[in-house]
Amino acid sequence: MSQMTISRRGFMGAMGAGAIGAAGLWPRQASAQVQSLTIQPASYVVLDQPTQAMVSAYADAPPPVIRMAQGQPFAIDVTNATPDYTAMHWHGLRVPNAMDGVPYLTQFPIAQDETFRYAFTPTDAGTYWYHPHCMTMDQMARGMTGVLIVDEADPLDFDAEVVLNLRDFRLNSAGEFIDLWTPRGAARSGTFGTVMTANWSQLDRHDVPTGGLVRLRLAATDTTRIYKLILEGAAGEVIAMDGHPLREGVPFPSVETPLVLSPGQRAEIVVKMPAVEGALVTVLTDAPGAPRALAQLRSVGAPLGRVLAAAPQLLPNPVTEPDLTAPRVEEFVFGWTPEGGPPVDGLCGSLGYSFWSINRTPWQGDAAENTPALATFQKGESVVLRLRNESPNDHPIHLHGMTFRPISSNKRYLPSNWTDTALLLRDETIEIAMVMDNPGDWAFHCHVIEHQKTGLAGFIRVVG
Ligand SMILES: [Cu+2]
Repeated sequence: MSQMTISRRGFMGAMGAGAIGAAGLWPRQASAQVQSLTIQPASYVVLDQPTQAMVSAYADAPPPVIRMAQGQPFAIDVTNATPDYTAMHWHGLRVPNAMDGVPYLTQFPIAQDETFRYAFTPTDAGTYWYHPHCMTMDQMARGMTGVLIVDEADPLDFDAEVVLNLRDFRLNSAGEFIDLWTPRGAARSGTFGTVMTANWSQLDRHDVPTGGLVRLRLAATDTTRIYKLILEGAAGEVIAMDGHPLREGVPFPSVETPLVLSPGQRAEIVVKMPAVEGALVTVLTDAPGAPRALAQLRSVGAPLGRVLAAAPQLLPNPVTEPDLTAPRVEEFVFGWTPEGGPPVDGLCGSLGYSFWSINRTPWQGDAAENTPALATFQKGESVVLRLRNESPNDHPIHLHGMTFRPISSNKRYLPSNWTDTALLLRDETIEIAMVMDNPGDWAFHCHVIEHQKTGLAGFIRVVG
């Protein structure tokens, strides 16, 4: 194992001490009630008997849904009760760079028994999620992925809310973890789980009001799987993708038009429950053979008789429109790496291979020092990023800290909805447009974790 290339003292000095240790140097703010999250070993019955060696925020339950309110200060103490390092990332939230949870880019990894306080004020309402950005393959595959909800400043009048955290586990028939990934998978489309779950359940059941309007929030937090979702038994409408209300409509998830959710993506659907008590609505995803049911909503109680047309309307989040009259254009090429050497093995874990690259350069590992930014932008600059996939595999490309929308593809029509994670199909080139409005070093990587950890990662810099 090579030495860590940056010392804590040097790092803290360079970063201006955004982090705190267990002693808690951060000033107490009366306006933000501090929540807490302790990353720890866990066990849970996913199959027939408890699976050991899981990672969660509880010893015996999945990570919680974390809630915060749009425009209100939020603070959470993340404590590491595992023997490995960790760091927490708030996927899709536009936070100050120092709160983004990316080791070496924005903070030093959190050691065992240490606490790091993340504090920020969410600008955007919607469905987001959180996961470690250190020991990512291990901690995420073992369970540490949770849904994060930013409630609208003005509450909306739905009759119920159902949150589904969709992910797999790689277990044998005795419920024990098998290899979390394989080199063969990492070099291709990823290593798939053996057990599909929603909220760590093989079929997650919810009772909701008969005839009511249900706000269904779906998050694809798996390390590998691209879901093709189908909703059976009810009418409804997709109202948001990746946190943001839609600019352009997306078809209701059906056999003919499944809703594609790649790792990192979220969707919100208003579901109009049938007016018959006991009626079932099923969320399915495509699977070998036949679609596989993941979750079920059941109508209970006297019919509410709500109508879909009267569903509450989401307000757009305050995302700045890029000026596309003469934008700067930057190209990023995602593909194989010409150099197959192993990445640097730092505190945040290496898979030991480089298979992938951005602009022909494989990411050298989480502890890499002196790795240059892929591109540097001025704060406030309107840009078009051309994302070119030279590989025969699909890659959900995630940019931290900012919001963008696709404006073209060489393969298909892409609705131009705000997002933080764009699925790049094999041999596809898409263009995305955005304003570089958040200063800092922002991770830019594939969200198939095996691809990320074997080179398909980098960062962009926004200065000013
Ligand atoms: Cu990928």
